[in-house]
Amino acid sequence: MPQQQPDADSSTPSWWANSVGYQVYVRSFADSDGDGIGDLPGIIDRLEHLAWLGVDVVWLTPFFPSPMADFGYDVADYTDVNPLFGSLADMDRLIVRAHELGLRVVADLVPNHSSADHRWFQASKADRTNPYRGYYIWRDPAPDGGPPNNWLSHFGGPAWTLDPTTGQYYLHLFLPEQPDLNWRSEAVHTEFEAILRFWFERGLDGFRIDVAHALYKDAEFRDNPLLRPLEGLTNARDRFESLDHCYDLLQPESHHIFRQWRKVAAEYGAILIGETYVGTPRQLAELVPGDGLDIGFWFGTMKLRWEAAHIRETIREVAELVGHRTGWVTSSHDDSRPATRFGGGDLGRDRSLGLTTLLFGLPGMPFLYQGQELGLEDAVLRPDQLTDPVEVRNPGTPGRDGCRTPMPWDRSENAGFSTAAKTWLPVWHSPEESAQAQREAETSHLHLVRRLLDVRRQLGTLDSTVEWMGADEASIVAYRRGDVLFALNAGDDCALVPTGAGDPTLVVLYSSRSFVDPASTPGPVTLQPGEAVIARLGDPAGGR
Ligand code: TEU
Repeated sequence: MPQQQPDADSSTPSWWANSVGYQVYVRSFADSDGDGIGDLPGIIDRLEHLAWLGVDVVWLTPFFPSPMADFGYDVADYTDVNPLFGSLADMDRLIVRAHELGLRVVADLVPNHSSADHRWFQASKADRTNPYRGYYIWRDPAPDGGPPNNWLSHFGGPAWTLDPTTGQYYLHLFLPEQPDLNWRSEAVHTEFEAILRFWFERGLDGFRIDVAHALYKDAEFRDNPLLRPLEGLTNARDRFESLDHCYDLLQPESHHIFRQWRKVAAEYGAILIGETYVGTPRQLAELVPGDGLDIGFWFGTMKLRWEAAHIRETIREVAELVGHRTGWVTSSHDDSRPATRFGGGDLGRDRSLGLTTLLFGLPGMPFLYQGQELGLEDAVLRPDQLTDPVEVRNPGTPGRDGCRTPMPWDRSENAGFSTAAKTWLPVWHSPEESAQAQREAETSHLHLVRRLLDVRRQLGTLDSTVEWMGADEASIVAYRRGDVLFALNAGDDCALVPTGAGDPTLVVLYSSRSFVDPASTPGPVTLQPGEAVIARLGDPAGGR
């Protein structure tokens, strides 16, 4: 594929300008060998679906050797492929095939922690003096023998585990099987630079960087201040969120890593997309200032209440502060699916696509998560079917299995995902929701999503300004970029799209609810609840 070199300062978008990303959760996309777990050859066979849909960048969740304590986010070898998913040769073939189809491939880099099975950690815990000791974060017990400070794991319990052999605690912001790497060690920097080069040399187009907001920790390991008492809180997430994470997350030094990696990525024309889990738009802007990560995900949209003012507030400041470096997501392998979150059924699906349509016009890179194009809702699983350690190890804390069930492809056994008698998570969705059924039905959700990508592609580069329209309390959230307007009705009643001064007319190019006639006549536009449109503003006298 032709590779354009991005500017050293990535404030100017490169080949990914106007691109749309698509997240593949490898275990649940397509199983080629009938073991009930998705794999790389399965993905190769389904790349055509993604090319047909019109996405540009495919992000694959971790496919590296792993004991799977966190389903691959515990990496035991960063430069190989887990035999469960295939081989390095399969990965090479996947990249070649994707490029033939005009798709770019991004893999998942997990630099905050490795698996406890990684040879680095095995060596690190062997004795206090071995050369790998400094790859991880080891601290003496507190005077009472307990953990060195009050930090908590995202996934329940303290963030420290005592190693009886060497008498010290090691840090893990996630599971005990995911020891945190020590980014204050130069050797760790050297190892990861080699890992980046290994994959870029094989033709990979970039990385999504896991937990990019947490790589460095406070040098003094100070206690995190308590925001509210922990007593009585049993939900692992509530407990984690009861601390002010000013010492374990968002340390400014992390940016040095990305600045260094940007230089390496620039040699290959590769993109760096951060999983930047932050609380405010300003924190995102600081983590993605332009000379490090190319894109940082904004997750404010994962916790949206369906209220126009809240939606406007959640996206507007990010669009202003982070602009084309924003990764826009409404769905992922970690969160309840938007069709479910926004009310379920047709209502949830309509709102989900309405919001996606609104985000598609903002500067930055929008992403879809597998199955979002089908309007899928969360699966509801029985306790004995659950696999996510977040829920299995913390009963009562909702886990992530509901958004991770297999992709429904067609009307055959296991919806075409696998020929196995039992798949790793059950196939939950009905044959009528499958990609094949929706491809055959010309007015399906899938066709509406595909049309959105098509209309967005045809618009090309939009005017650089984002002008927000209408009153802050209006039920329609709208903005214009030059003469192209994007509007979402987040209210419960039909409402008229604001067009601004001079009362220009609108020609609807796309509606998230129906297939509009491309030659539709200009006029005022009324939106159904949950509906979004892309429209061209024209002056009432006929000119533009
Ligand atoms: O997620 C990291 C992360 O910060 C989330 O778990 C976040 O806390 C959560 O979404 C808040 O609701 C990444 C991966 O996406 C996740 O699948 C892994 O389990 C985790 O890192 C550990 O590697």
